Amino acid sequence: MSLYETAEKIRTMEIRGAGKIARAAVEALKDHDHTVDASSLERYLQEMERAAGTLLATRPTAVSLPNALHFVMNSVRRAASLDEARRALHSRADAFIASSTTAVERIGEIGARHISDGDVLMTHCNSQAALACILEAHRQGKEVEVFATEVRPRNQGLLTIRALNDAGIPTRYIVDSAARSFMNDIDLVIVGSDAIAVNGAVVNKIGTSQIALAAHEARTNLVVAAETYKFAPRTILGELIEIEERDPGEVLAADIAGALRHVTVHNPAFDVTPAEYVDLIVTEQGAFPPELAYVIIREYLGWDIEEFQKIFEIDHQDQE
Ligand code: RI2
Repeated sequence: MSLYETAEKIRTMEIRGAGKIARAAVEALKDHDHTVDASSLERYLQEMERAAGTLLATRPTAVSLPNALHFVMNSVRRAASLDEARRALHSRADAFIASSTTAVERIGEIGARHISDGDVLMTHCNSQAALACILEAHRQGKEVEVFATEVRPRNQGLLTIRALNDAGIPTRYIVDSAARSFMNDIDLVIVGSDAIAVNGAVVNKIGTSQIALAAHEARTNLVVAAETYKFAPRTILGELIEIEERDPGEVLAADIAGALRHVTVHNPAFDVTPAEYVDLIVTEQGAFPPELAYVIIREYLGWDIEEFQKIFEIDHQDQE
């Protein structure tokens, strides 16, 4: 599959889920190496930058995508020769894919500690990281039951209930708007994340913040399962995370919408849950309260304010 095909699959959500998007993008970048003009280091870098840009432009919200591309491209850019650049591309891409896969397993182990025998859980959307926690708790012999939401408009809840069903976990499938009605039956809400800001606010599938609000009201804990590369370094200097607005046709068929002259359809794919509604963020490095988001960005993602400022300045120069 070409890089452009991968980019299209990410855009159309055939490849979806923040972690999977990052791994697929890095894999595509690595494979792209064989197709680019490698007559000089400059030419090679130019083409790889363009390719990374194409992947970056597919979906704006999941920060795993820019973080993964940055992790790979940063060492490619620093290479002193063409050979070095190509070696850096391959070794960084392989390292990212391996470590992000291990991270999900580790999150499963750590997250499972926060799930007790007999717990009734609720999850929203289809998150590999959140599912890893539930599946690991089940594997350890804890009896859990899961309420899984439908997740309009793309119905990713179907993927979740299939995975839970395959594992033999008793599951109840509910429409998104039923979440509050069942909240008093829930012991723990567990969701994934597409991006986490430096203030601990969690960006996840649209509807997560309503569930978090209902959980908060019912005094039900909410755990977010997220790899450290879901934390958004650019929020350190106040940059906002862009919320993807998808095609209105995903919500209402164009022929119906077209006949309703006074109706506008909105289709934001994500929303923001403030840190005060998040009890714990489980990463592969351990479980942290959302207030420690900056520490995670600095210590585990390796970004500090100075590095960020350097990159920010370079970006701005590029735009001039
Ligand atoms: P993992 C998904 O976004 C969902 O919002 C999910 O919670 C999040 O990515 C994280 O998924 P989308 O691609 O990385 O379905 O934990 O829009 O698998």
